[in-house]
Amino acid sequence: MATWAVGDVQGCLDPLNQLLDKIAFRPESDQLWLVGDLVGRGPDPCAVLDLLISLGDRAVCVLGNHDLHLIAANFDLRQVKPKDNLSPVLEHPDRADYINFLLKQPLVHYSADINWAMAHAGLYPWWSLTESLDLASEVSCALKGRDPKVFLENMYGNTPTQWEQGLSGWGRLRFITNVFTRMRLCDARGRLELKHKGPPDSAPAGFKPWFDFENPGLSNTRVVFGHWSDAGGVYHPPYFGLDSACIWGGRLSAVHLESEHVNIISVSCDPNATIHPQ
Ligand SMILES: [Mn+2]
Repeated sequence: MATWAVGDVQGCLDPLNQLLDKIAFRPESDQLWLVGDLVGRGPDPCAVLDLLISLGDRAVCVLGNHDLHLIAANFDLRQVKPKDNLSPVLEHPDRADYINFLLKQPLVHYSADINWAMAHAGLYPWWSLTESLDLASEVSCALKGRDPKVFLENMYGNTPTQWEQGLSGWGRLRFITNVFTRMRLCDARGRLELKHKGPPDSAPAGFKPWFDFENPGLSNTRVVFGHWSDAGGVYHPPYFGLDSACIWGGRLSAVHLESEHVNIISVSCDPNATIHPQ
């Protein structure tokens, strides 16, 4: 059995299928980890979700900001734009199945067998792995609970910018969600900077990529993440960023997690696949 992690697919079915061929993925025995942003902007959101649902427990996903955007749109809390290309999911007869599948996905995944963790944006350097998993499951409980809409109504926003142990209420869940699905930069005091979208070297003064801060609470766990195409593929042990800009005509990347030496395998992506609204 092999475990493969794949970068941000964003509804790009063709590169995903080409990548699965290239790594000789065996759905009957291998496991596929997906770093989130399963859909969003790309041409085939329903077909990507169909494929992942068909894999059952052979597919392990975490939620990204685009996936949460789709869930929020399902509850009429956000409007989808043509460039999101999420309407095919919302207009599909199986819409409820797609949304229920997404609502069940966690924000952080960890396998003790291989000692790898995965989150869409990354892991907060000031939380141990155990804390990250516990805090992520607080958000999952809200999403899987009786009324996810109440959480989603309070999910959006850039505050609080700083974590405090006693943080409670929606601010607590919003901070946790922002860490795992949107974070790129923080400062030495652990404050998040959520507006910056460019490459790491254009970060505002005082802020650095989250993966530049040491996390003593990780011990030897390695981490795969996505979300930051402008950072390029990140090879920064123990952190490995797999967003190689598939949706922007870059590449879709995979890594075999049982290998001691990280070896990225990728396929090129169609620069015209992104939906360009008229
Ligand atoms: Mn993202």
